Order: sequence, then structure tokens, then C-alpha cells
Amino acid sequence: MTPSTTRRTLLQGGAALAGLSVLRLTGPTRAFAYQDGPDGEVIPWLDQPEANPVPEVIVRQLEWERLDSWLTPPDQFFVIKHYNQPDLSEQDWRLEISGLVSEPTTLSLADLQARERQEVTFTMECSGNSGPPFFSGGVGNATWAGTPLAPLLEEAGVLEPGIEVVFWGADAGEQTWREVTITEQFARSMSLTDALEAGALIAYEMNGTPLPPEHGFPARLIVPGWYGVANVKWLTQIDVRDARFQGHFMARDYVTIREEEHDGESVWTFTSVTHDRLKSAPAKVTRRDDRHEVMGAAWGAPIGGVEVRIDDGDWQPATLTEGAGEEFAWTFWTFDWETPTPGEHAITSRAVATDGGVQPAPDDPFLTGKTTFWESNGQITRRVRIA
Ligand SMILES: Nc1nc2c(c(=O)[nH]1)N[C@H]1C(S)=C(S)[C@@H](COP(=O)(O)O)O[C@H]1N2
Ligand SMILES: [Mo]
Repeated sequence: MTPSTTRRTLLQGGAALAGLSVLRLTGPTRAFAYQDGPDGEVIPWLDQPEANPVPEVIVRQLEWERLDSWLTPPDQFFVIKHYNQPDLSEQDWRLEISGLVSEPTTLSLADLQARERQEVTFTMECSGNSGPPFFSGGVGNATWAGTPLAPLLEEAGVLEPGIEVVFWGADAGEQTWREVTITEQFARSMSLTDALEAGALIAYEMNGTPLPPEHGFPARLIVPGWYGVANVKWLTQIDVRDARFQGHFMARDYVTIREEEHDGESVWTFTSVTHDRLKSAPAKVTRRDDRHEVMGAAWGAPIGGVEVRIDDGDWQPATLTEGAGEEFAWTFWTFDWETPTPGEHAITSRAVATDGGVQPAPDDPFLTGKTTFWESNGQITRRVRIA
């Protein structure tokens, strides 16, 4: 669950990939204004997100200073869309189960709803959510309801050479492979074992309401504990195959590249983004009279604790509030900052998992050896000015 704790000897540094620059265009900073409420006054962070350079892909982000609801309302839940947003009608939409199965199946939404219903509260994070000032609001928590995937596959009867399950979305876009340009459907795959054992749902509800169009109406895959990209929206086809699937979002994009040291030599590893990593973030500082409180969230693994560091001080324990003990949902935490000295301060949080894993510092070799921005789960520092 927390491979962030896997310590190998990794080389420092590494060249930044060209793709990184896409998220690093600079622009004007948005001005925030927060009103005094009964709970106090939220002091905006000094390090505000830069203007979004790819608004057609990163359609919506969580605004950390506004975080107050443990379940994220769907209209505040971040939206990532790589291609078009398909316009699917409940009447015409069908989900096909095809490929290496003895009983190819076609299901309507009503067919899915008539099957066993399961719910999971799962905090979904985009693996590209690499931290301020770039992309930092790509995380949200919802209760997803749907029908479990495993029995659907078992009933369809996976045939002997089947090892891979491909999940196709209805959205598509142009991709160029060497000199050939094709229109590729959004697709992600899982090994047959993962597809059967990850507890995946074909979800049709989010927080008790039908999935909104931008979140995948009428149905999407939900894989609790896996990064956002695995959770295919606008799902239309589940295809069992006899070979690893190497589509754009498996083998080209959402690929983590790391430099590792093997017997004193540098080697590069390429892995497709899969499960979440342990992470936390300070969300906001609230002032009530002269008392200051830091509030935040921790996710990516069952959370055992959260610690907070002010400036270069010692790590101090935060108090877990909502969500403590959840397997797949985030835990909210608060830290009583009492009466800080006026001036600028830096606030860092780190999550500790129930298995003892600790969210890595940004200079941890596990992170510095990584040259792509995917799976950036390093500790986040935010800056604030106290009057
Ligand atoms: N069909 C389809 N599914 C998709 C995507 C997409 O572009 N098309 N984006 C993926 C990515 S990268 C993320 S992070 C999540 C975001 O889900 P949300 O928009 O509901 O928050 O959806 C995933 N599923
Ligand atoms: Mo993503």
C-alpha cells in the first residue's frame, strides 16, 4: 500500500522531461478573498496557484482554502478530461463485455442497477497533482455507488489465454505514433488479477446522485486506492485480451520514469501509474481572535497520524478529525498553532500510514530520482503571512 517507504539507492537529479513544461507555464495569479465566518477568518496562502495553462484538460480543481466538507460536493470535485466530453444518453448507452470471454454481454444502466449494489468512499487523486504552484487541486473525496466488477467478469467467463482487461471510454482524440496519426479512444487496462481483486466497481452514483456528465455519466470504473487515471469515465467497453495493452495512457502518458542505481550503474525504469501513494497537504489557516488553526487532509493509504512542522521547527502531532480509520478515504486533521509571531511562516505536513510508512520529504532519493511529475507525493510546504 505504501511503496513510498521502499528505500532503494537512487541517484539524485535527472533531466526534466519536456512534458513537465506543459504544466509550468507562468501567468497571473488569481486573487482570493475569504469572508469572515462564524468559524473565523481564513488567511489566504501567499503561494497561490499559477494560472492554469491547460484549462481544457484540468477543467476544475479543489480550492484548498475553501475545503470544509469531508465529502466533496460533485460540483466542486476536480475534473480531468483528456479528450472531448461525450454526450451519452441513458437510453442509448450500453456497456459491452467482450474479447476472451465465453459469454459476451451487453448491459444497460438499468441492468447494472439491478445487480448487487456496493458503495465505497474513496479519495481520488490525479497522479499529475504535483503540488503548488502548478497543479495542486487534483484531489477529492466521494462515496461512489455501483456494482462490483469481479462478478461481472466471472459471469462472462474469462477464457484461458485472457490476462489483461481493457476499459474503454467513449471519448477519443488524435494521437501520433511515429508518422501515423490515429483517433484513439481513452483506455486504461489492468491485469486480470488486479481487475478481479482490486475491489473495482462499475459506478453510476457519486454522493447519492447519478454521476454528473463531467464525472463519467452514465457509468465509470472506480478502482479504490488507485490514481485517477485508472478510473475510466464514460465507460463503454470492457475487453479481455491475451496480451498487455499499451495504449497512450498506459505506455506513453502517465508513465513514471525513475533513475535507479544498480551495482554503481544508472538504469532507468518506466512504470505505468497504478496505485495511490501516501500524501497530505495543509489546506488552510484559520484565525479566531488571536488563535490560529491549521487544517488539512491526508490520503493515499490508511492514515495512522499526521505531523506538522512550522518553519524549521520540530515535527508536532496534528489531531485526526474526520475520516480516521477509513481505508480509502482521506482523513482531515487540525493543528493548534496558538498565537504565531507576526510575519511570514512556512507550514509543512507529513502523513504517517498505519503500516508505519512516512510521506517522503521532497529531497528523498525516491522522489529526486524521479524525472516525471507523476506520483509526486512529497511533503507540501505552504507559506502564510501572519499580521
Ligand atoms: N474516459 C476518460 N476517463 C478518464 C479520463 C479521461 O480523460 N477520459 N481522465 C482520467 C484522469 S487522468 C483522472 S485524474 C480522473 C479524474 O476524474 P474526475 O474528472 O471525475 O475527477 O478520470 C480519469 N478517467
Ligand atoms: Mo489524472
